[in-house]
Amino acid sequence: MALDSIPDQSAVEIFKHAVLTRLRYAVGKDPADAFDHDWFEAVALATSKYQVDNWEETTRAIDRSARKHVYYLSLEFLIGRLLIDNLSNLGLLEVARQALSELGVDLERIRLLEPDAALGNGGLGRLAACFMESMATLDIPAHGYGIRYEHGLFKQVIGDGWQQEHTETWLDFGNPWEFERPESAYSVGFGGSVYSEPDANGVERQRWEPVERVRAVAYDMPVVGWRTASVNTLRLWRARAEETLKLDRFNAGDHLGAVADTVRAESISRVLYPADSTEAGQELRLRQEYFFVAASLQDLMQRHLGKGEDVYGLPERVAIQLNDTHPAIAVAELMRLLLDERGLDWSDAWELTVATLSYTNHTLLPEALESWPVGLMERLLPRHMQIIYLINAFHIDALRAKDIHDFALLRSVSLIEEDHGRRVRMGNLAFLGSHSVNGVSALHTELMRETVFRDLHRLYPNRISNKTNGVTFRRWLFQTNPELTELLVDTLGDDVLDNPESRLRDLAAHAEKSAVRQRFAQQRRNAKQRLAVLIEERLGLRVDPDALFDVHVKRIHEYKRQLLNLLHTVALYQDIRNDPTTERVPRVKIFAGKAAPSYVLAKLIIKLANDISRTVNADPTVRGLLKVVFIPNYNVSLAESIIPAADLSEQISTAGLEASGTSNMKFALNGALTIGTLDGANVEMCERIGPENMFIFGLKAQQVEARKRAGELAMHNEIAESPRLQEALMAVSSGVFSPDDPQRYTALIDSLRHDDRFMVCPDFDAYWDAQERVEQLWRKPSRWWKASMLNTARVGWFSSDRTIREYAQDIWQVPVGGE
Ligand code: 26Q
Repeated sequence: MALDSIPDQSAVEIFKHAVLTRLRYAVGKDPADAFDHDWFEAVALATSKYQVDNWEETTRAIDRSARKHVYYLSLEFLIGRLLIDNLSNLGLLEVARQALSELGVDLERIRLLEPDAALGNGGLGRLAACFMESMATLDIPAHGYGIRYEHGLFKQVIGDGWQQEHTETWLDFGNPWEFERPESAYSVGFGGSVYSEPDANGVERQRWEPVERVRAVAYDMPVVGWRTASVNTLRLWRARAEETLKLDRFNAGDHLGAVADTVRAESISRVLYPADSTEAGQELRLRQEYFFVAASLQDLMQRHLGKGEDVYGLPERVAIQLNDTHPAIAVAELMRLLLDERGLDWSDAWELTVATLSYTNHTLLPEALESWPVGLMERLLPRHMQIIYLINAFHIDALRAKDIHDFALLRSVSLIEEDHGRRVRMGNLAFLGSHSVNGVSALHTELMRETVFRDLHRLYPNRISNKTNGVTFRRWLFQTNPELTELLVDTLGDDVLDNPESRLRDLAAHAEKSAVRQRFAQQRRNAKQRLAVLIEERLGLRVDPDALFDVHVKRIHEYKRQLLNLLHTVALYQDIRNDPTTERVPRVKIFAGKAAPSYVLAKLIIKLANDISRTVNADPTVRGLLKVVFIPNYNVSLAESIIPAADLSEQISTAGLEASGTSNMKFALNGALTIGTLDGANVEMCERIGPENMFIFGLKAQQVEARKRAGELAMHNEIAESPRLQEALMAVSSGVFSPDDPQRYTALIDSLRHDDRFMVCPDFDAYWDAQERVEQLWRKPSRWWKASMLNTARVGWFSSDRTIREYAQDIWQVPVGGE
């Protein structure tokens, strides 16, 4: 087996013993009456023991050492399952498989019993998880900080074609990977007032007296790197009521009040917000943001000072990365700690804050830029609001001192937005409070400089840099696709596991050999067969593993243009029906993804996918040339089943709107060909993979901009000029796919005719043509599989190890393992 050589029998015996001990003493079962789930728990606990040995050592070493420490603050960590990840990084996968088989237990079966830790919405949360794994692999001392949500992202159930949201309960059987740390608990305040009083030296100081206090209790999960001894920590905070307050009220006879306070406090870590772009600022969300930031900063400050370091040395020893603006309140909180709790003066505090913090932006969508009403801030975080006003005043004063008086410019760089009621702009706060601000792909970073941060960029021209995203190959190649990994090890040698970034390139030479190409095609065929079984089990639908698997899986969003793909599906369907002699490549269109529960249009798009699926799949005139599948409840585990089985990866966002994308990289790594626009990281993928090995189409970001500026002038022409598009739009809007409610999609399609913000119509014909090129290449298997192998060979650069090395060098100034 590729990942691990033949296991050593004594290691197998030790593992067996570890499992049996845990089964008996932690799970409380005898092997004879243990259910599969009991075995899963025992195996996870046994694996955890191996991690903990190294973990304690690493933690002690970190606490003693003067090495700079990275703190990754993120409201989301989309981890997925951990058993195989942990076993394989510890080098124990084959040991465990063998040990379990000797105990009569199938590792393949029990691994499926682990629930996904779905503590994130999508790309941003999964990136945080990949980064944690890469930091551990590169021996960078790091903590991830986030919230231990009791309920992760909702479970999606499709009822009559509509998305329904069900509560997710990943903690029902407990979490075998976590360790509660009651000794690491901090108090977090909300509300109240600010008092001014002189300190011992007669200097006027501000004192915040919150009216409400919530306890943050740490839960730690070890993060093991690939074949390294060091183990980092993901520390997630759980909100608890402050015992003392509660008891006081209880004893005073206010039983209900005491309980209500508990509920209010603990609701902070109850559930992940299920939106991947901001909606009207809600108080609970702001409470979540401040809660985890305040706990994390207290914790890291305690660790820093505990080493005997002084507060002025903070930036030499600590780097704090803000994952989007969600933790941006850290700017004001760090200032508050330094000013009010440590007694520093303003300019020292500001210098330390900026030198310690850095910020990653993940979106340019105006509706997704966080801002909080000043009134809400004042009520919930009165001292922070004062500090934000002061930062703003110093900032504007400094500009005036540089003779900048342009009113429009001052307005645009202000921390306070005055137009839609007064609001605090979290993006500007994060920008000003950080020494480094980065985008997540070259195009996105360029657009940041030109749009959202245009004026701030002019004032601070060296602050913005690019760090193109990457993904961890351990999870997204080795674990997700063991059969392809085995092929790679056989053809390229063992070293490909340790150095995939460089070694994968050697696969290019093998793309010329028909035997290797055939083996490459065969492993894909097997993955498709497995996915076909999953589809039949879950949907009762048969798909042909020899058909082209055309895959569009990600959050449902207008800008990601599932609608464009659905219109292509309809046009293809009509083409097949209209011309019984047409020779088409058999295709399975696979969709999956969740819509934010309040995003009405996205939910309608899911219904449309299901309506089209029902109609097409039941139509005998289609002659098996087209099947449409919507697989419910897309999550990390489902992605792991789908990605190795994809022939074609749909990355078709409106150019300029997808910051980077990361599934695009995962698909290409596994050898899928991309059909996509020049958006996000697709641009850089194209530079490396070569346009001849991708299907690039559509308007470029600048053209999209130009059309938007020109208004809707040319809009109607596109539809008039494309009979195929016209026919598809007509079919959907007239109810061909919704005979039970013929008007269901009329408004949706009308909106394309009048206000096609995402350029579905202008890109339609180009998309159709690109899909025709897909068919042509598919008909020439030797060329298809060569292109497929070149995709795998040329995407080594999109490893999150490379991304993290860039953060380490350019932003954090921390050495990387081995350097
Ligand atoms: C904010 C406030 C209130 C409620 C929710 C939110 C919120 C939550 C999640 C806003 C945005 C997100 C997630 C954004 C996200 O996933 N962005 C993606 O980040 C990836 C990693 O950089 C990129 O590859 C994707 O292009 C980008 O869409």
